[in-house]
Amino acid sequence: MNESNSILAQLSQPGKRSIAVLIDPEKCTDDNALKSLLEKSAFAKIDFLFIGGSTVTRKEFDKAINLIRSLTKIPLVIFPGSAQQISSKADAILYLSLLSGRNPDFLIGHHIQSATELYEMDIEVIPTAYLLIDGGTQSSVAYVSQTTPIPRDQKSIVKQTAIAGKLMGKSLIYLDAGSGAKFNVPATMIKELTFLNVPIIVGGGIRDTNTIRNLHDAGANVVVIGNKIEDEIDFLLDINNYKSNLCN
Ligand code: 1GP
Repeated sequence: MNESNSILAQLSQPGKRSIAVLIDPEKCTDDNALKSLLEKSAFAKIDFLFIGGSTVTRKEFDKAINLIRSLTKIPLVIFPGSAQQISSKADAILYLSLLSGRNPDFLIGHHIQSATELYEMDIEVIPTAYLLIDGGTQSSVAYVSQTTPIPRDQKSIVKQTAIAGKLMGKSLIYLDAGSGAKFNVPATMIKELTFLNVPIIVGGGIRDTNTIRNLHDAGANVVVIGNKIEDEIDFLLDINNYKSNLCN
């Protein structure tokens, strides 16, 4: 793979305001609905598709990834909920370390389980510092990982954790308020991490283009949307308008 074409290079491009649509294979059992989602995502100039979920089985995951791969050219990135969620059909995998938590399974355990298979696969592996931030509801990631998110007013803990992630060699920081969060990660929190010069992905509870704009303005490289598009697929039209008014 050419370094400049890598997914990491694409999502690190300075000033590029990327948007990712998160597809949870557990929820997309209707092939026609998935097809329509992919068509509308291409129309809206979505930059990345993320695929994964906290409780997805390998069977659901493989079925969805095969179908997505056959239907779209949008770069496909695994956002894994467990060691079961790996596939050479994706372009890249976010190799998540849940640094906000203290559960060894999510810091190193799942990695060891999948390491040999992943090492032999032709897939870009992106070491990612994954931080859960309290979003006002108990997220499925917090429940499944049995970890406590960082309180949203504890900016210094977020900062220290992100610095530790960089020092550990992570290439990305993913700040997640959790799927269906009541409150998204505050833009000010993103702004305070830009000094690290590590690309930032933000997700959880983002439901309107003003919030997307604020997060991009604050320095987020990629904004991830899941639930809002599952609930209202035409939100992709709003995203299309937003993207069309950007200069990149
Ligand atoms: C969750 O960041 C994602 O990990 C997306 O969250 O489903 O709330 O958009 P939503």
